Amino acid sequence: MNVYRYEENPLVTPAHIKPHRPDFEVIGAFNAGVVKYKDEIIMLLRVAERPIGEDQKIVKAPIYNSQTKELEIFELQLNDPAFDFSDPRVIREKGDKQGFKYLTSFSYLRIARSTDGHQFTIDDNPFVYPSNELETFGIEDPRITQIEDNYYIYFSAVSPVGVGESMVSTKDFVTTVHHGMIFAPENKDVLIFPEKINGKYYALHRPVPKSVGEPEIWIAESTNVLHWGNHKHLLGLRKGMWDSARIGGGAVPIKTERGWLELYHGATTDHRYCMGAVLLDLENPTKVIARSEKPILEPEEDYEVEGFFGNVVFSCGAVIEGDIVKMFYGVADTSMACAELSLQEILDSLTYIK
Ligand code: MAN
Repeated sequence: MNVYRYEENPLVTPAHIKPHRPDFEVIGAFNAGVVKYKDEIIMLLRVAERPIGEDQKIVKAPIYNSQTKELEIFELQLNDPAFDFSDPRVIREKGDKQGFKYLTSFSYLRIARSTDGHQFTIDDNPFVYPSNELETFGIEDPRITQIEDNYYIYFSAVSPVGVGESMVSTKDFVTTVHHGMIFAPENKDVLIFPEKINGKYYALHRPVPKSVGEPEIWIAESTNVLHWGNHKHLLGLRKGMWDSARIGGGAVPIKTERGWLELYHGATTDHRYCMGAVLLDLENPTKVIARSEKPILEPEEDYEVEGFFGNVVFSCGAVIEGDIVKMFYGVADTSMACAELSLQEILDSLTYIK
């Protein structure tokens, strides 16, 4: 696979971003939803911030209070035996391997704009900021689907009652309408197809079953993009491969002659995140036609291997120009990068299911 990583990578880093309040610092600008709007490429960044700490022995966890509409800062002692601080992303209760009690940073969505896809200018203010009780730990990893003149923006909404997928819409990237939670916890990695297929909207989603089942990709249908039903299991994990521990959709499905091409992420149990592809039937996207045996992009460059949470390439959006797939992707839960790939080459690289 020929992968052309931009020379300017990483394109946007935390250093480019002014925190949204003076007592905070930006530690991540990553996993951006991407869309073309008028003559610009918009990257809707997940900006992660945390309170500046003077005391090395204290961890501060910011939490949005939906009543007062203010952020509250919880302080935890690093030597508190009740908590496990070993994962930089979360604070767990001792003994808890999967879940978390608090996040170590607070994420919201902020716009970066570009005319050439290489140089980006960051808006001064947040674009989508937590606003209700399901978003108190922050909002993360947006994807953007344009349907006619509406841009649907959906993202993980994180709170003590779970991680679900909520949605806002905009026509102008100035004002938004909040539609509430569209997939209840635990669910992430929702992707709405850009057009109706045989009279119905389709979405990919990634529930995390607890008693039986794995974090795998499902597909659902809707008549209005707000209410989803007729859920089907679409794509599973593969033992011993790059997508053996968890998978989830990445970019909005790309319509090609051979089918709907979905760029998805897969991780191993040691949290190495790669990007691969799956091809779905054009007329019936619940049918898988082909899939990547090997990743189309994997963490190799320093900025992909090292960072806040290393060994992660994670795309939430691509821009397609003819045969060129400009895949924008978060690196190491820290910054944003872009790589160009050939659409034809991706399609030819897939293993077709007979
Ligand atoms: C995981 C990681 C974090 C994220 C939480 C909540 O632990 O993806 O980056 O903040 O889930 O979604």
